[in-house]
Amino acid sequence: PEYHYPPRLNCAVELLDRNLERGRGDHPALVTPAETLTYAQLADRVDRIARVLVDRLGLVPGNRVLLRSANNAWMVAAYFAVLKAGGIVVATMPLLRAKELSEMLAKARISHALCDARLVAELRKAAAPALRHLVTWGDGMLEAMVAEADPGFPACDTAADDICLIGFTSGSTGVPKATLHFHRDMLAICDGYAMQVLKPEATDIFIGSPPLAFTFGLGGLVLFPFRVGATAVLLERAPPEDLPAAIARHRASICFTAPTAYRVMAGLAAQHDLSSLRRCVSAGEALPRPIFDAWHQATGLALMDGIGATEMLHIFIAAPAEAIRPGATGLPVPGYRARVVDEAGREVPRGTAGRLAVQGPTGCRYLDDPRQAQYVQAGWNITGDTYIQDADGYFWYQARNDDMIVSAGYNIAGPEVEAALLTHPSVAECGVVGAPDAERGMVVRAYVVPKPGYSADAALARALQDHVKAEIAPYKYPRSVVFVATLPRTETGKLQRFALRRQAGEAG
Ligand code: 3UK
Repeated sequence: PEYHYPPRLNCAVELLDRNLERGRGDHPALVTPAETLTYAQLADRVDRIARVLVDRLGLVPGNRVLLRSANNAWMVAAYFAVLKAGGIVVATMPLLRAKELSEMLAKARISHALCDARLVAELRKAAAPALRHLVTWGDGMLEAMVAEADPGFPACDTAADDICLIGFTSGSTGVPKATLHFHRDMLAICDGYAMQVLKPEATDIFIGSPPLAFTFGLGGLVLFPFRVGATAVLLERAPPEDLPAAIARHRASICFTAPTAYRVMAGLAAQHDLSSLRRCVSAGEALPRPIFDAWHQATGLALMDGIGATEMLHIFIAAPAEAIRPGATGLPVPGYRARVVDEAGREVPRGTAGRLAVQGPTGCRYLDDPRQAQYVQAGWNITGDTYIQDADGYFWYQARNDDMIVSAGYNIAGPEVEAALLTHPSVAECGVVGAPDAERGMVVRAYVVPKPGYSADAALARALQDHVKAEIAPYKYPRSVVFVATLPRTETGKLQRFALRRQAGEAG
């Protein structure tokens, strides 16, 4: 792929305005429960918001602008207005509270905020030392300013490597890290993963659940459809129970969501017409083989797994539809290199587990954070994941480095035990971690959410243990099984293993 972009470049122009030049002005860009906007209508809203930012709120290039909203057309318009004006977007998850927002406002030195009025309460409670302007929409404030603004806005002449996005990591451990991304990075993920692996067309209709503040959602629900002039359906709330009906109603063809959502959706697929789907992307955490199989059985589609990270902006290992190997994450996205290394950074032989190291057109640049030296070592991004590369070059996920359980000298990958448990008919969801043990150092403990109709008792625990012993090497079976009603998850759908580990540590 071509990652050679001109030295001056504004990604909002390339991703949005180009669609008007290409004659896509009348094609729907965004469909939301509230409104449908063509590319021309969206571009007009973007220009007017950019005028408000620059002419009325004094925004200058490089200012950081906090955005806070569910996925909707105002959020996307505000996003592109900031980019087009040369500002830096700091998009925040709708569920964040004042404390977390305060950290971000201070860390990113936010000067302006655009916020959905329904979500402004937490933002008003947050400490905002550098904040000069807070404008809300949904209550008529931004709407009135936009109506008064002149149409048309000349894009800021940004450099391809000017920063345009500060993405905060979901922070499953420690203080969230702020990752910096350039204008050209926004195009590189389109021209790499999207155009080379996903291969969308202008007629596609994208749908999915990740928030636009999560770069998985930003790419999958906005940047990728815009790169080809396609349509994105944005749902303000998209729990997996509601997604199948939305897919059927909108005749959506490309879906982006997390593995657990596909598990729920597979169970509902029979009640909906999902025949419009042609590509389903799974990312955010490991895709267990039983979920891949259930989705294939329910829809006839092979889920497209892909590993991405906020630090890398988007997916860097995945397989094109025709080259999917069930159970494997895939191959490096064209333009990226990936290898499995030991603690010293030396490549390990194929078939051996080690740390994943990647490099390519995008990469980790933390804003003022000593953890940079941990993530980037000798020019390679160390994502914190344990992988095996097979003889054919495919990458097979094992665990997060710190999710490997060492029990009586054995190395056991929690996700492998989870996949084995999920093939038992009684298991709805599960999480497997190490629990401290005097004799073995650690023992494998499974937290299991049983399906309705199964009683969470000792007999079921024993049945699950026997099942795992029959599915994978017997030493990996969970010596401890704990039944729970729900599992702790982040807003991006990731299982919070550290919370389970803490629980396992406390319970002894
Ligand atoms: C894990 C996966 C196994 C892995 C993300 C797609 O998840 C995203 O970004 P985050 O910064 O987390 C990164 C970490 O999540 N992970 C993600 N995908 C997979 N593990 N298989 C997968 N398919 O530990 C990684 O290091 O929240 C995903 C696109 C953009 C993203 N930001």
